[in-house]
Amino acid sequence: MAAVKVFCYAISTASIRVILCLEEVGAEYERVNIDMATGEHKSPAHVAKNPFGQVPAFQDGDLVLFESRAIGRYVLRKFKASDVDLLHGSSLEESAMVDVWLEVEAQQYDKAIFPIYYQAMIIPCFYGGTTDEKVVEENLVKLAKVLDVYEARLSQTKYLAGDFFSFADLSHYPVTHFSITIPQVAALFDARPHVKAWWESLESRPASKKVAAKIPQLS
Ligand code: GS8
Repeated sequence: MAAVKVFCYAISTASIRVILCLEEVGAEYERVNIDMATGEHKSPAHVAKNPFGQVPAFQDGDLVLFESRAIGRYVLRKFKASDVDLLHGSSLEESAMVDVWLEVEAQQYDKAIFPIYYQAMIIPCFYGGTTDEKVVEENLVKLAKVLDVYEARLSQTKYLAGDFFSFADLSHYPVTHFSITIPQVAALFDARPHVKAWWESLESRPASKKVAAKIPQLS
């Protein structure tokens, strides 16, 4: 069986989400680098795979997908094993909780933390520009409120969807991997012991360590 292909860029958080899913399930895959620095993500060949001209894209035979969370679900379903089902598809209730916290990740967490990451790291390190501190400050306030909800949740269950690691937790890894190096973000985590312990448990997973070793540092 030909390996699936991920069209990705090393510091793209959405690309890292897909790679992490593949590593968690131990699937064979091929990484195809799309050089965002030269605009390759806007090339006709890539736009044919992702019509928004973004990374990642994904190919399994004739099937071509985009949107990292949808790709992640496909990977986790396709390579699901009895001991690795990060969607908890065999339980209606557990899979519903995974869906709830995946939505929270996409609609609340990412919407607050991504602008901080973009302003504090991508703009200065990738584009050589100046951080808009107002955007950072506004989103730190939003992130603090989101993390208050997480702290309450994680004081009841070990992981977000329950006492089991799931795609909902995994999906937080990429942007947090970078953003935790921003002192104001680290301070928000440090002030919430359950959130901090949860993050440490995500970071210490073998798949996370393997993926992190290949992510270039942004500085
Ligand atoms: C977001 C992809 C995205 O923003 C997903 O796959 O989850 N909702 C989509 N990709 C960024 C790189 S960060 O991962 C990207 O390709 N940006 C270039 C652009 O928008 O032109």
